[in-house]
Amino acid sequence: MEYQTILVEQRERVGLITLNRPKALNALNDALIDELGAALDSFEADDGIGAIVITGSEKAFAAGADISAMAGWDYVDVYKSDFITRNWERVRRARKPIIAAVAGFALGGGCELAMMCDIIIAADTAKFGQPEVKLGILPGAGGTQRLPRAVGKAKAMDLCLTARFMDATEAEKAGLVSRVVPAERVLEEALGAAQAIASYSLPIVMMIKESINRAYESPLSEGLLFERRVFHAAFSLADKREGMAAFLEKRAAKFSHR
Ligand code: CO8
Repeated sequence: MEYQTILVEQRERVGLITLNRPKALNALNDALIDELGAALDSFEADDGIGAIVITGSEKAFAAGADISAMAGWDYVDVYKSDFITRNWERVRRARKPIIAAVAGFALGGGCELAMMCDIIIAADTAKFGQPEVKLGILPGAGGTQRLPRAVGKAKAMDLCLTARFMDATEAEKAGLVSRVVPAERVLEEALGAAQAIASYSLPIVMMIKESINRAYESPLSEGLLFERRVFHAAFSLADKREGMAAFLEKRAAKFSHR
């Protein structure tokens, strides 16, 4: 498929999506989010892909939803088109792990997109923020919900109410990002992590993602029960037999990803 707003490529077992509207700092318009959804559909359907990386440019992961598009919309426009839910939900529904490799600005919808991913690896140049308050709106794709879960209420209130940006060091200390690396290495670091994930059993990787996400949706007792059931199911997989046999035979496991 020909894409206009993103670049899509495969690196071994990793699907790489690069947001590509450089003149607008990768502002997220409907076309971009639709294309991102289509790329995710194709990577998810492809057994040759075990993990996905989403990245932007050196200057911006994404500077938010496209303000020039939103400026002309009123309540009826966004309500009728179900703005955000209509096409943004695709990222949240992904079952294969997604790593956001973030350099530069990740603001508004850009920060929210990063938070929809499973792991955020940040360049030392990364800046995170939810500055919607300055535009007379509020975060609309999870900023008021995922950010407090990631960094706690005080910092989420601070960022959403004052519109200040948080740098990579602060974001790592607060728990929003898992690693901070020099800017020139951020994509390599994310691809390395994604290749490691993609080398493991794909169904197991998907089960781990599903189980961790359960922690946000259920009380501890229900989450533990869910984990135990999935853990038991893992014992039915050929990859479980291979993984344990490889350990006992002191060799590298060769997973079939099935
Ligand atoms: N939308 C549209 N265009 C943008 C956006 C954006 N979010 N951000 C930057 N641009 C454009 C600028 O208009 C400019 O275009 P031009 O060259 O034609 O004038 C170009 O990108 C470069 O930007 P700047 O000249 O402003 O670059 P600076 O380095 O001076 O500043 C900033 C960089 C600080 C990132 C600045 O551009 C900025 O503040 N951008 C807006 C950030 C923002 O407010 N983001 C939140 C948007 S609202 C939102 O995301 C709501 C989320 C709702 C859910 C998601 C639904 C899609």
